[in-house]
Amino acid sequence: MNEEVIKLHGFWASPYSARVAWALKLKGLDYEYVEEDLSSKSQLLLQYNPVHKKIPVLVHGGKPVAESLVIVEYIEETWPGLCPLLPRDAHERALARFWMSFVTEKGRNFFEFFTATGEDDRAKAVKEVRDLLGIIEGEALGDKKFFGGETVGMVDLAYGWLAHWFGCIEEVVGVKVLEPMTFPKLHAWTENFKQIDVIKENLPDHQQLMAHLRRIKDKLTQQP
Ligand SMILES: N[C@@H](CCC(=O)N[C@@H](CS)C(=O)NCC(=O)O)C(=O)O
Repeated sequence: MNEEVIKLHGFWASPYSARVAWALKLKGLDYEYVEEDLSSKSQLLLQYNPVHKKIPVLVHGGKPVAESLVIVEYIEETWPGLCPLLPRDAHERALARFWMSFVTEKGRNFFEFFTATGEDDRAKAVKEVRDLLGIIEGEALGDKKFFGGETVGMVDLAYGWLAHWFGCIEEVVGVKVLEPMTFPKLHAWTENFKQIDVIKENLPDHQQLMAHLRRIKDKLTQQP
């Protein structure tokens, strides 16, 4: 087994896969990408991630690691010198982990924004997402260019889906929340983030992503 071989099992439209691809590319690491068909998962994926059976999975020297943010931390620990993604200071690192865990915890609220159908549910979901964006902008980002300061880091990768996927979700839902007038700092961050070469070159195509999200929304909101 070649100890250096890195493989990423992913899915083109997944923001979780993108986190891992961005981390690998920011660090300048060569890897083999394996696109998974999520309606017919490969035996290897089931073997590598028997608990959740989900992508992304990183396989390094034959050893699998699952869960996007766990993988990104693994990448950081394994190749710390190349484009550091976490701060050196222990307290700042703890804060970075706090905000990464926050976005994971609140994923459900964003999902509800995507799927809510009735007027009341929709209004509630929009309010919750607006409140969360306020917290993310005010408490996590503040006046910084990126979440960790002047350069892109792991927290930016964790929130990266807000910069591309969320805009498509807003279009599908028909409600704009993250706008320059309402969240100027967070909106500026989305632009700064997408200007980074590795990020902008590794985003799913807007039209394809829209079609994909529309299919998911139709499926999720179909009446039985
Ligand atoms: N918490 C996981 C979420 C991964 C996830 O939800 N992956 C989805 C694709 S976006 C998946 O593999 N879905 C297949 C399934 O649920 O069967 C992570 O951060 O890696």
